[in-house]
Amino acid sequence: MHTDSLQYSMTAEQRDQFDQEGYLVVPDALDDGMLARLLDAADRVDQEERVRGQIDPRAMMSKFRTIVEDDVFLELLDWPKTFPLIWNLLGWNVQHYISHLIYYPPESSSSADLKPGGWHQDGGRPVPEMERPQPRLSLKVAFWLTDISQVDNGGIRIIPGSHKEDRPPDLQNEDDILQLQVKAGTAVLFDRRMWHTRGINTSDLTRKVLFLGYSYRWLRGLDYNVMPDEILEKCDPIRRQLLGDGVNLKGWWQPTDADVPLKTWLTENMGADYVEEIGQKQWDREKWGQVID
Ligand SMILES: O=C(O)CCC(=O)C(=O)O
Repeated sequence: MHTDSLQYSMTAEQRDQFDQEGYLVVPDALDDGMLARLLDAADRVDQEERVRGQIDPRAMMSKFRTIVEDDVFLELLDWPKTFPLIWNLLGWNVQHYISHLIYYPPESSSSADLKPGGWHQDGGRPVPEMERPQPRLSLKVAFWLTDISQVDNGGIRIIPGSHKEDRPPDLQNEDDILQLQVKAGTAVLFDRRMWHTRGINTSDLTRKVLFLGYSYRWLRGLDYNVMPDEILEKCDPIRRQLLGDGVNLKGWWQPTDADVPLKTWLTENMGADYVEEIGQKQWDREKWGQVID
């Protein structure tokens, strides 16, 4: 992994923002070159999916397990401007658990059947089955491939702070809802517990976004179980860790250093104290209820 990452370690302000509000905006996370390469690959995946699934050009295209579709997606796994935020929030025992590409063509604003997404927290069965308060467990990074800076672009809608609530928020209260408005190339991290939904795209442009999810290694992947060898062979040890590789079964629960090369890399580059600290961060609830000015 490139040491460029080290200059983007999480700041105290970023941590507070994520802890208190449940999301974090990273402007200019993707440079123009990377954005163009991602768009090329994503447009190809969209075309192939539409042919394969006979999806109408005006309908939404939703593709899971996108990570295996092009090598450029693998580069996002340890992307210097976003991956340090992941290890700061979840520690070194992390993996990638989902890659979800969504292409959302324009809807007619006059249409009676506009299709908003449903409000939800991420996580499937764990959401109803887990005791409260729910733990963080995972988070997603939304890489915005097109501009959602106007409301009619249909950016993701969130309820900031709702990741701390045990009960569903009052979804009728429009004042609590924030529709994100950001430029293409922005990354937005969000806690899986935060209530969110898709906005409605009534602009002239297809809305394009790729979500990469990260979780602890003791969870299963959501859209893969075992990565194909030909994908793992292209990856360095840290990307292999993120793609679910490991030494043996026991290492999912009790990792040795060979299961988690990210830990060794961080120890070499940041020191043992740092590694110890980020490995325990999820226990740090000191500031949980505090309101940030
Ligand atoms: O496309 C969006 O804005 C929302 C996607 C979503 O709900 C999710 O990734 O869980």
